[in-house]
Amino acid sequence: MVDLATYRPGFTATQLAARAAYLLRGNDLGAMTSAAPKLYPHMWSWDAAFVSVGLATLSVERAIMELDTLLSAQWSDGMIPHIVFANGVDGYFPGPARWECRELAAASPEHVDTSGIIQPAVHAIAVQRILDHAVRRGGHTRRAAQEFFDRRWPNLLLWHRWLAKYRDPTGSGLITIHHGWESGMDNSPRWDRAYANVIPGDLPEYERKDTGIVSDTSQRPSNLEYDRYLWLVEEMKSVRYDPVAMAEKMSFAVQDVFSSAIVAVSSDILAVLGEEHGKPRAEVREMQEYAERFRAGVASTADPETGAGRDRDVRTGEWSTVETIASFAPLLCGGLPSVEEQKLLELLDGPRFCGHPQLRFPVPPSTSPCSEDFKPREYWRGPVWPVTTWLLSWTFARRGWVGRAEFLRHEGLRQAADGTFAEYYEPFTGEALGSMQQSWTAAAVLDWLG
Ligand code: 9WN
Repeated sequence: MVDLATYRPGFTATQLAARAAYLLRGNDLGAMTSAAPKLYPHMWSWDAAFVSVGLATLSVERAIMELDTLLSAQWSDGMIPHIVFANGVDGYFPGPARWECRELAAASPEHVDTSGIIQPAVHAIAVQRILDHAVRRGGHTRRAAQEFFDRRWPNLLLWHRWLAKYRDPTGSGLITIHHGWESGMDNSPRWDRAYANVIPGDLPEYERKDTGIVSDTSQRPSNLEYDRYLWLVEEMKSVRYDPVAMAEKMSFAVQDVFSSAIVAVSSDILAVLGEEHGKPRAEVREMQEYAERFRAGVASTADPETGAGRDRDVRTGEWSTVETIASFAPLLCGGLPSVEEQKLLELLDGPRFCGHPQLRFPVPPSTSPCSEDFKPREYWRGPVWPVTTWLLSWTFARRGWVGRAEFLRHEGLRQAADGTFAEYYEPFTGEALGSMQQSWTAAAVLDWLG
């Protein structure tokens, strides 16, 4: 176990784990964990997956419940929505009344309110972590996890099919997103050029709630950004969230390299789990094919000089040149020739990212401090997000890069040892920013300490 006291006054590893567990208990709404108590009082799709990774260290059964809640809100066509709204809970904008999914979308579930967009498909990672813990616990827990896997295999299959069919209709191996929120990295400078072509029309009035909670508004997206976010929702509503019509209609359409790498990793995992658990050969093969297709798609975006993964604007054909954490997408899923992969690892270690001399902790910031777009306090434009450090450390371990994985875990824990479980951190000072008590930060810590 890492001795956190060596680095920071404050909490020992045992105390930190206890606080993380206490936090998740506090954010537990019954059958779902809110992403954060005030700012995000509902369930988010990729948060739920990370949260269940943390929950699995405490209770496999509770982790299963978390994913069950999410998957019960899956749309009938296979889409997993980015928000599942907690019943009767207000306090987040845009809420169900703005999305109007139940009213407009034929595939939306009837028993629960959801949003009408997606987030990165990290869910298979959570399923694997749950099964790992269950095997170690054995007995009834192991049987419960097996039953869960058998019951939810069709949902996972349907989800990956939906992604492949509707978000990669041309078979490019790249996932197209129609909203920055779909990337999970909402206002990353990766999307600035595409957003410049989103011209809000007659936008119904709205009032933001996030800036009432995070009072330093410079840590959140701007009002102009929000106008565009809300305009895209209006465009989706105008075609009743039909995924085929959206591909034509949306003024924002970008092939997201990071989400694509995650689909490759998750499809790989599902193929392995499917095989281990005796799923039909054709279904396992289908998952292997998705993994190969998206891995190749991600590799095809790599900058020949640096190996960095790049997004591509579907509407203009332009490649993104911004240096962000998404540049490292090919490291998640593999597929680069080894010379290029080596260059990309050097970029990660070098002064443009983790090796930047002013960083408080050598973990990857959301945007390179050397980029002209870097803003150290502003959301996805610079701060370090602990959950992305976890994702990189976990995928690196999976690739057999044990030393790298351990280094990120160690440094990620040093950062989190302040005990705030912040949503993101200022990279130079280590100041906790955004929402405090963020569930996925606690979950990452629990997994790291577990
Ligand atoms: C919009 C919940 C979510 C995360 C996203 C993060 C932020 C929402 C917001 O919070 O996005 O989906 O209102 O800003 O960017 O990654 O899933 O934690």
